[in-house]
Amino acid sequence: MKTQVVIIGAGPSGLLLGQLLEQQGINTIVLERQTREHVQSRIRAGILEQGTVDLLRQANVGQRMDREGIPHDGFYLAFDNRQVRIDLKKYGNGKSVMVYGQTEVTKDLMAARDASDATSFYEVDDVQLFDTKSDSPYVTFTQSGESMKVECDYIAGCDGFHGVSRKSIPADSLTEYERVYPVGWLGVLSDTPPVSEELIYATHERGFALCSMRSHTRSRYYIQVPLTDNVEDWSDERFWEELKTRLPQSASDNLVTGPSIEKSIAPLRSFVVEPMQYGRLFLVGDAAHIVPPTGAKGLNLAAGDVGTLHELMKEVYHNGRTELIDRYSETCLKRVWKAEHFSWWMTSLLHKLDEDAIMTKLRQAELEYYTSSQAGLSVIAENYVGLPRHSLES
Ligand code: RFL
Ligand code: PHB
Repeated sequence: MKTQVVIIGAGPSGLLLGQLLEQQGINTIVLERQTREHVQSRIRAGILEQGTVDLLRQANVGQRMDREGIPHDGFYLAFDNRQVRIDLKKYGNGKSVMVYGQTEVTKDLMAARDASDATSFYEVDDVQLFDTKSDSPYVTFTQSGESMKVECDYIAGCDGFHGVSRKSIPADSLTEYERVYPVGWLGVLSDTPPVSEELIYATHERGFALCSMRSHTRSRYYIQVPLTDNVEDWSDERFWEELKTRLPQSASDNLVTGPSIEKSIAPLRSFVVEPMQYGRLFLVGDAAHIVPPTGAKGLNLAAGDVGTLHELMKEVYHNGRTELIDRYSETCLKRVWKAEHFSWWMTSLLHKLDEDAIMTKLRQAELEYYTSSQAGLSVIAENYVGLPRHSLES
């Protein structure tokens, strides 16, 4: 088989890139290890930045998002038994965010790919990348025991943190930066009305809590737990009690509880690999960087990489500007590091991470300062709504 771009991974990065490239007449083949159903059932991100919303519309997959997504112009930071509203529109240069789950984004992208004649292989095994430094790379894989080979011009490694793409680059050509936090997020999904119309990020002496949502009838809640905890340690009753304890009373009084329909623990990690490319292989999204979820940046950073790579491919295929290719990593990393910083900062501000008494006091002072100063509110809002993508030419 032959194609122009092989895309490894059918998460949001791979599917969105595929959609944007196919729209430009650039042929792609998507290779995914899991079944479609598995990919569609993963409960992950919930918040889309304006830039991500715009890119989904550009890819012509924004119709259901525009009907069912919920625009949010603000969120709350809760501490000391009170809530401070961060006015995103006012302090974030007029921008806001959209509540629309990654699960729904993935479904919309899969439906769009199915409606086109683009090729995808699900349930593939043993994906291997060859000759990525040459002008004619290729990828091999197996499906139902049958071996296959795809020749291509470029490979997009959209296969997440545990994928094969990054691992196929010689270790001495990469630098990895990593911090693993000593806590995880226990997340619960429930068919109950959200406790608040806008998200609440709460910090309490017992740790962090987040009230989010997927719709007006479906809530998503998280609490910080020690990394050593297992999901089995947390009955629904215990989860709701702990969540209530960590929220200000104004919120906990309104909390409607119910049976969980999903419950999982996600570790918190900051990770960046440099550079994000090796010859004709490009690392995109979680394959290249991970953020702790506190700033809601993971999916949005992935979309940023996709936007940049698709612009670059357009220049290559439509204008013959192959020299721009080397700019991918440098262009993406500028934005990636700023989002890494914001995610780390929000995490440090709101979580209790092995701290001593003075750190607790300093963290409280920082929170008081940022939420009472115009400059502080602007820092939070500008970063939360998302920083602009850097241009390929600069
Ligand atoms: P994905 O979604 O991990 O997709 C990678 C795909 O590649 C496949 N794959 C392979 N396929 C073929 N061969 C192999 N060898 C393969 N190895 C892997 C995998 O099966 C998978 O289908 O990466 P992608 O596309 O880069 O997307 C990134 C996002 O999923 C991620 O950044 C976000 O979910 C992070 N995130 C959030 N991001 C936000 O922007 N806003 C949020 O509110 C937000 N909340 C979250 C989050 C992530 C969370 N978890 C569980 C980590 C909340 C949570 C709890
Ligand atoms: C979510 O709704 O899953 C969510 C929202 C905001 C975050 C992280 C996760 O910062």
